[in-house]
Amino acid sequence: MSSDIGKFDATKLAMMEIYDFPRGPYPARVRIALAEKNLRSRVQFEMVDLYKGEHKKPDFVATKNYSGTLPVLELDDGTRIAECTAITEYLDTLDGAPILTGRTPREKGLIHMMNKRAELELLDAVSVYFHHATPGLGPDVEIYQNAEWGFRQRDKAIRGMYYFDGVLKKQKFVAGELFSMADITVIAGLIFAGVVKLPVPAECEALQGWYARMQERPSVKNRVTMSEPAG
Ligand code: GTS
Repeated sequence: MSSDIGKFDATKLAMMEIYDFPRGPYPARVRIALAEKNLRSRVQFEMVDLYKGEHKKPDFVATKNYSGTLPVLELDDGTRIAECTAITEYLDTLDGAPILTGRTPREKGLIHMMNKRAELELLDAVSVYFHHATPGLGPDVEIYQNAEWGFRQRDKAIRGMYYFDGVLKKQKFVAGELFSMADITVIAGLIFAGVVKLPVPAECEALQGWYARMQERPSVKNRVTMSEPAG
């Protein structure tokens, strides 16, 4: 495998397409992964307007993503991959040299576990709060809301912040000593928490310090502007 790594040339990769919402927290996960992997130039973004409900239109659900969510990666042979974790794994392993999803069985196991926890305990919980207990994407898109469920998930997300604070007191990154997909998912959770004005509790100093460091990474800092034409 090591001889293949030296030969990898990203410019020879066919262009990929991503159905995307530039400021969205979930799309941010893939934008950050693309930048970390230096694959931005191999991708074209196609904007799908969430506030107009374009992701719930029958044609999008039938042909792009059954779940009616973004982002979706489309390969040049027409294959579509939804789910940020799946997209990140695909992008990370394209060059045979994964840096986000683990290189050894141990790393892979830990990263997958912490990534799932970041979804369950933080990002997805904030998302449910947004869709159920705030105006969300507006009355035309949010056709079913359950505020009580939304507030429970908000409280779950705050508990999740305390959990990750405890993790980051003991180690540099969410899944250990290396930046990984699990960090990206917690970053997305805190981006979404910012959107819904759910601050990280002041006493979660380790989480706050880690987030300040993460926001300095070019992949995180430039994630929205990366789709705008150069110059
Ligand atoms: N499990 C999916 C994943 O990990 O990809 C969730 C994707 C998701 O919820 N995406 C959001 C979405 O499509 C995009 S954003 O809100 O972060 O911009 N939400 C629209 C909706 O109606 O749920």
